[in-house]
Amino acid sequence: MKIRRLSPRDDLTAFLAAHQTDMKKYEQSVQEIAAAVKTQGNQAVFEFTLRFDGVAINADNFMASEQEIEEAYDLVDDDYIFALRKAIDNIDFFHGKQLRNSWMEPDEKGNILGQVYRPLERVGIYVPGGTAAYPSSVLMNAIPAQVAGVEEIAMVSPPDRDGKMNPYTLVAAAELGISEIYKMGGAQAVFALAWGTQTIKKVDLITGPGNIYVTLAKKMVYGDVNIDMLAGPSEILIIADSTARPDYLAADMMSQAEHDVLARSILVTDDKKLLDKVEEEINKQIAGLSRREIIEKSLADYGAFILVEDINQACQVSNLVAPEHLELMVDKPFEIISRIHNAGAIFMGSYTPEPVGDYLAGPNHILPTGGTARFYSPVTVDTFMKASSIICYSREGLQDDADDIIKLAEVEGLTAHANSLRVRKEN
Ligand code: HSO
Ligand code: ZN
Repeated sequence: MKIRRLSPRDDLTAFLAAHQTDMKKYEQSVQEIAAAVKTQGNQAVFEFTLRFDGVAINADNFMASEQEIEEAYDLVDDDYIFALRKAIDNIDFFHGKQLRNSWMEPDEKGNILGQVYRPLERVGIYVPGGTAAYPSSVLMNAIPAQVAGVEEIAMVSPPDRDGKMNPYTLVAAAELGISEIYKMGGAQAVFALAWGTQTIKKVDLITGPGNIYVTLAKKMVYGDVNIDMLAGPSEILIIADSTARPDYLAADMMSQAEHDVLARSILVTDDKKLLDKVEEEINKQIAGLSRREIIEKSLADYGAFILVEDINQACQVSNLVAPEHLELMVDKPFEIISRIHNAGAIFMGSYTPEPVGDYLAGPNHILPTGGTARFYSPVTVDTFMKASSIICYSREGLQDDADDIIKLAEVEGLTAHANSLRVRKEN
């Protein structure tokens, strides 16, 4: 196969925009799901699960039973449990570093200011099923929540046609001690979490990526609950110089492309000869990959090689794309990191292929997609916390500031505000 070749003189913005899915097409059906779940609760979730997942589950209880969890353990192998536990340790360690300390500080007048951080009480995590069933996403959603101190985690994931949840997903949840697991997915699961049903208590935050229906549902409930971000198809941008190995570059582009026919893989380099070699490698390696068709379609529709003048220009292109994943396959990756302004996660050097971060290194793999790395961050412990400001004025402090506060209140025409200062000034 041939990969599209572009240069910074081409209209890269148009190339990137062509990707955006027309959300309008799906909006109406998501609105219908919303109305049904809001008015009928469980019965609506039951019907949509029957319609979309092709299975009738108990409409009074969508929860995975202890027996199902035990059965899941019988289905998974020991190597999986070993790797999973290693990933849990690393993710826990990394997110532990993010935990903020509440603080309070007095000044010389005895006024005290501060900020108290608290975990959210109850959160919902969405874990995709079907061909995109990622047990690793259980860890990436739940561990930061647990590090934050969230007490109630309700997990949802769609069942298969036999009414079963992916055993690897179930075991991942069980390893983290999550027991409130509902077999439901799609927009209906998001609405059930956000608004509650007869048997499901509503949550305050919903995190986790899903398909277009899930994303639209999250957009709709935002404000009633908080959400992490609006996820789109995954993408990678690789900046490579002449020292990069073509076989590594080809492998990494395809590791992203296999996620989805809509996934985007872009290689940016200042070495023209490298591009032919990478293309050759793609054609060589693709033959042995099980998701070959997805990869081919993804690379044909959304893949690109972009030839630049130098690595500085490569960084500019990358900042324009604001990729979810950025690999710096250059001789001295730390030397160019200051030029990178927009990226979800940055993978440095030949021995850090992106899947290291997907699974095991420790940082979160729930990252901003579709150029939203311009303003969104990865999921962190902060996603699951909120802050309250603390203000404690002393008598002396209030006397000192009262006139200024009164002035500011009067400018706004709020005399009762001014009055609450005056009554204290006079006493
Ligand atoms: N690269 C995906 C995460 C993932 N990869 C899960 C494998 N499993 C989006 O960041
Ligand atoms: Zn991945």
